[in-house]
Amino acid sequence: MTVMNDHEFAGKTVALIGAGVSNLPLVPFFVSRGAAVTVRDSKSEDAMGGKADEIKGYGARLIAGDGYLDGLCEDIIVRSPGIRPDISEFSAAVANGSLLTSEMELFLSHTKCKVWAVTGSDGKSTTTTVLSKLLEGGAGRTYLGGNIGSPLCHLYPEMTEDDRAAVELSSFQLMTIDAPFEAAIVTNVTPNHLNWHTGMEEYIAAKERILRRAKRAVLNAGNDVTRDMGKKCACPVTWFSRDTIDSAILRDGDSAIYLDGGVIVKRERGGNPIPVLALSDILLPGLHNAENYMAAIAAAGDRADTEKIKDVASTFPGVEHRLEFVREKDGVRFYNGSIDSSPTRTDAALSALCGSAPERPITVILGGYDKKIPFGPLADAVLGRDLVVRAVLNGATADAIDEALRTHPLYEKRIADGSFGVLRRPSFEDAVLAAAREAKPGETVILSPACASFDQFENFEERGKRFKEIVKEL
Ligand code: UMA
Repeated sequence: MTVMNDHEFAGKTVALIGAGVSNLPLVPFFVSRGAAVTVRDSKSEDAMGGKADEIKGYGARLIAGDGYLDGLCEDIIVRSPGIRPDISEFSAAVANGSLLTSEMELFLSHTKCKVWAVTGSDGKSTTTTVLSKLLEGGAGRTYLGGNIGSPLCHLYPEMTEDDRAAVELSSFQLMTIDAPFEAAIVTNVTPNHLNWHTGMEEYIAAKERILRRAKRAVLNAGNDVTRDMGKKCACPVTWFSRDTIDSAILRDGDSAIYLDGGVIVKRERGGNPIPVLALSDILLPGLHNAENYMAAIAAAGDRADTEKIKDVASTFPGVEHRLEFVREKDGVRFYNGSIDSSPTRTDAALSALCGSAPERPITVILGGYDKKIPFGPLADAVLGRDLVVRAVLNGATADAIDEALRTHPLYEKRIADGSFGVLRRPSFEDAVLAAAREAKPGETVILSPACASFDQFENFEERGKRFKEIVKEL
């Protein structure tokens, strides 16, 4: 873990490895503190587009393309999260006296504010965002950042002891992090990023680093990996679960937060359950979101009373483009899941909606850019759920999805008994309007395309924003 004083950057040479979201704000940050900055990126200058000129405009040197790590010897080397910390170029530079660090490590070692941290294979962005909302209020400001897409290092000079930050940390970032946190959440750990990590062992070890110096660990009692982490954990643990928690796992100082008859309750070891939040007060659908709330509530601790918790739960529409609640119009609820660019993601979104009470029939808007992936699993996800009553197809993959639905074993039966229908529309706009027209009061419409957006949009964000515009104009 890096500890340097702000003024120590003056006169130093700094290499920013990777000109992405994390490192770009550090170019003016280091230049303005008197450091000589070199940005190194594996992309060619042409491929970097306007970024190359922006970097040079700050007075930094740019080494781009093949051989971008040649002669790496700067005093401070700041790696982007996606680059492994153990590559030979870094090891050689460190052996020669360079300091290897990262944007998040620099932030954590310099900020005066208190930091709450969240990691996990799923649910970390929603949990971190809910946590940041629960931490708001009172003296000082609340910051939200990290892997969620907002770097924080360049902001630490403005932060004070009264401020708080909720940070989402990826396993890539955690590989080299060893920091004190007010509370650290691990939402769950399932196999992920195994093409980057050397294996599951390294992935788990990286995630576990979040607990090293945490004052409180908040862990999922329903996940094998996080349960093992809790057994070894030096600090008190708050376990969360969608099921009742066995008192036997609570050690001295540990506590539990879980679902009991549609209500989230908290319980200290040996104490009685205290109601915290009714499931029906959470706007976000699905039990996994109830778990995200439990984890965030446990981590926020005394900073969030039941009134604030209910206020956040009943108004927070979700992280943009992920099962994001857009509006209710004439009894129909609209959700934006534009980030769902694969059948697996659409399956997860439909599963979340189907797991919510009360049950609402679903119209799903499908189709987009053709990545040539098979749509059999998508047809399973759609036709296998009785609550999915309609699919509206558009985009380059409309034919392929149509074919996968029509050849699915359940298709004939569901068409014959009138429990399912397919609509084809030539454009995205027409598809959204058709979905809105067909859905009845008490139903749900979700954009969960199972495809990327590039056939009709620049990216999934643009597609999601267009969806929201159309829905808001209804
Ligand atoms: N690059 C190199 N050499 C390499 C690899 C990359 O020069 O070997 C260059 C790339 O050309 C690129 C730059 O490095 O121009 C940035 O690469 P990056 O994607 O590693 O980093 P950032 O753009 O700074 O984005 C990172 C996170 N990306 C990754 O961890 C891969 C973002 O998470 C994060 O939002 C951002 O920092 C802010 O903290 C993305 C992500 O997919 C969304 N994260 C994974 C996840 O959530 O599962 C971990």
